[in-house]
Amino acid sequence: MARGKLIVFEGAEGAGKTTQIRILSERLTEAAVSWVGVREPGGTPVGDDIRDIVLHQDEELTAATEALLFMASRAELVAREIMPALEKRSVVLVDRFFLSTYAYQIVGRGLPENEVRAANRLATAGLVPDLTLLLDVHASHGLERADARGKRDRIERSGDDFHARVANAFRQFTDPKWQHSHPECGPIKLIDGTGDEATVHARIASALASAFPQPFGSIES
Ligand code: T5A
Repeated sequence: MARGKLIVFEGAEGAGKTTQIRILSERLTEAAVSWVGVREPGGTPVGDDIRDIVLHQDEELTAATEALLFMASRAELVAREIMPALEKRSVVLVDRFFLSTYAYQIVGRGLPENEVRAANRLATAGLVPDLTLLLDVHASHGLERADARGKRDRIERSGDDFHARVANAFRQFTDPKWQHSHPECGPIKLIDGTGDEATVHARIASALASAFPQPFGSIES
């Protein structure tokens, strides 16, 4: 039986993922398309507790602990929310998924790639996104946007070099050679995240309608 579409939004801090998911979900509702929105880390009772530990507590965490906490949150979210929604043929919009682990924990923190990918396979049970929309804004611009909202969380406080490595990693993920050697990621489409919210939404709607005329053709303005 066909399942729903799994659409992932990725990008550096303050790239506009949450804003764009909100706008897209409003358009899907207007078009009577069934959708579910989730974010990482979080989205389940255990995941919300993990979110509090990794983002809002001041304890030092080793890079491995941090990575495994993200994986644990992901395993809960995939099993309890994402898979059931896909089986009901809903569109599932995910605010960050394992590409964030690849950018922040493998490239940003320097953890070994093969071990992290193996842990991720366990967490996702091999689930591959139908499309990842990678919102591209300059790292410092995204942090400025996020700063305008208030105090930095534990990961946002990781320093300019860390955030520059993360932003460069995200760009590297759009290289077809990189994608070919990482089939678990599915297709990744770079979206210019600059400009006002409506301009960025129009780019996203166009990318989705061209990749999947059903069910996204009806939301392209
Ligand atoms: N993480 C996550 C890992 O290290 N490993 C992992 O495996 C995973 C899954 C999550 C943190 O965890 C890390 C990455 C993160 O550091 P979070 O709070 O969920 O923490 O962080 P983000 O996902 O980065 O959320 P942000 O809210 O910071 O970024 P968004 O969602 O990309 O941006 P958004 O939409 O909230 O917008 C930020 C601000 O900019 C404005 C908004 O109004 C808002 O104030 N804005 C715009 N302003 C002008 N023009 C536009 N086009 C705008 N779009 C949005």
